[in-house]
Amino acid sequence: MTTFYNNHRFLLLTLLLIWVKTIIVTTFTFQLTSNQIVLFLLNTLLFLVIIFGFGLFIKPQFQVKYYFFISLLLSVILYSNVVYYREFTDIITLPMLSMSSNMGDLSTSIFALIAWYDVFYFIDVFVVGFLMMKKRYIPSAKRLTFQHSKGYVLTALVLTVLSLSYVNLLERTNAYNREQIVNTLGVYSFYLYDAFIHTQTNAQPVFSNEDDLSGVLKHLDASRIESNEEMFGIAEDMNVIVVSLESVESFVIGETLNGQEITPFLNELIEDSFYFENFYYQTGQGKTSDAEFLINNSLYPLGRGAVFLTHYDNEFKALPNTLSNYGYHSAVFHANDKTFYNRDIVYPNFGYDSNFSFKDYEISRMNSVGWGLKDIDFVEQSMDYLTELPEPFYSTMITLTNHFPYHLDEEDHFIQPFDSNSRIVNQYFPTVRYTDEAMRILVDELKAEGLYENTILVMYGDHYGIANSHYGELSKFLDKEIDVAEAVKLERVPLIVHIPGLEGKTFDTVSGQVDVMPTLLNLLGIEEDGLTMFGNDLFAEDRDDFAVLRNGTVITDEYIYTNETCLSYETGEEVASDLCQPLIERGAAELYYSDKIIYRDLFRFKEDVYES
Ligand code: GP9
Ligand code: MN
Repeated sequence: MTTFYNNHRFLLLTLLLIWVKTIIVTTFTFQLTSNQIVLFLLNTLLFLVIIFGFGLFIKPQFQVKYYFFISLLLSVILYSNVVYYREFTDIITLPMLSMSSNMGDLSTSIFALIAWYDVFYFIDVFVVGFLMMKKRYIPSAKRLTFQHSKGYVLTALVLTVLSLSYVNLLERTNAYNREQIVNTLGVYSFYLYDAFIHTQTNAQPVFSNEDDLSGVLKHLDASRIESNEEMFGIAEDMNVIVVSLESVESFVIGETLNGQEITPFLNELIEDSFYFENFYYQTGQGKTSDAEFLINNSLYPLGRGAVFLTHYDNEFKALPNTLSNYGYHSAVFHANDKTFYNRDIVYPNFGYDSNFSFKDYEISRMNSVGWGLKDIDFVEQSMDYLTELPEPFYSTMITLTNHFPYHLDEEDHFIQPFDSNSRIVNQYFPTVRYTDEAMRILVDELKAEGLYENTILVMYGDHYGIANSHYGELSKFLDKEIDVAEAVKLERVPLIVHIPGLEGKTFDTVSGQVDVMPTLLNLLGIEEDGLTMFGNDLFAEDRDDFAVLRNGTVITDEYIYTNETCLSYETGEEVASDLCQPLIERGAAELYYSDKIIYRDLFRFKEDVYES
């Protein structure tokens, strides 16, 4: 034992330092529950003992270098996740790495997330690097002999047994809740798990056939709800404009800040439109693109990575494709590089006929902020193209100004920022207000061009704007504590559907982005037969209130199931878990079958109803 210690002080020290660092950093970053802590400590140590243990097989003079390298590598993984978590409350998964080509555009967001004191995250690496120079740490013994390392091997074995005996705990983990998986496996072992899932999902198309599709259809038939007959075809042959409101959440709608409305125009529009106040975003790591995917396919996005990046060449039966069979021209407007999120490949695949992107806009320093062209300029310039489109058209407009970290020039502030300790929360209000103003201009121009009376106008929030890490400060604005149920309700985003000639009405049905496509088809008088959609018409008479989020949370008008707890929707109090059982099963089945379609590319086996 002492010989082992003497020879491998460097290994033990490096291992101990990174273990302690990982625990401290994780405790401050991720939200570990008490029963997860034991597993987290254990599994992290087990991973480290094994990965550092490989060093024992290397020639002594290279061993210290190996330990230093591992220490640096793990520190980079840990730190990247800390930065990512600050805004996304999530961990980076392997398919996300393909997003690094988007790095240039992401830079404004990343710089807002890192701080100079982050060098402290690497303090142990500096110590290890310094000690590595000292000769006395180089092991003098020859390579591994069982005799002198049996204590080490034994430790690894004991840790493995201990960890495995907790397996029953792991089995109860919700496979869609990544935070729980990380909290039990530890950050590093998570990547082994993720790599396993990655290879498994990548292999799926090869092993699938038509029968897989019939299982999906059976599930959908059981949950299918008749669309509203009176609304069928009410907007037949009208144009459709769908606007993605970047990061706009429901909590700003109808609210004021310092006596001024935050969304005066949207509030006005809502009076005259159908408004869904319990509408949830269902996006995953692909954020804006996941929302586009939901709206255009009525399928759920994936739990890992962005569908646009991982399954861009799958066969889809998307809304623009369907509409083209009814004489529609489909166009998409977004003033970012067209390759971002692979949009240049995905849009034609979805059936969009034209794609107006960065190069189609006049963009200068004057009219840009944060991620690019300001929304007002975006709307004004898009109008030139929109008015030229053949009618009827289906057009998607993706706004950008209200994007994290919510930068906006003083001159564009229509309201003052909020006053709290979170710059993000404070700046959010003027940028939302700015996007609201852009929407006023859009509607004014549509009216001026004579398009407003012949167009269904849909506006939806793509995903959250304020991450959980800012809820402490956000609660000051909301003037209430954000408990678990409240946090789930904060995942609501606005959905406004304006149909010319119809009076406005607010609906409280619990719904999600997956429900938009069947709703639109019904309004346009297009039969859903032959389309595989997971959503249901928002106007359906027998609609049951239901939304499942990508992390496995399920919401109905009675209960909320989240993080393995069942809560009353009304009071937010915990209730008997069996009350949530039907929700849990339905939520999991929805995600499971939708994932199956994407992972196995099942629409390959579907006959096109329009082809014959
Ligand atoms: C990128 C824009 C923003 O073009 O749509 O994407 P997000 O970061 O919100 O996913
Ligand atoms: Mn977005």
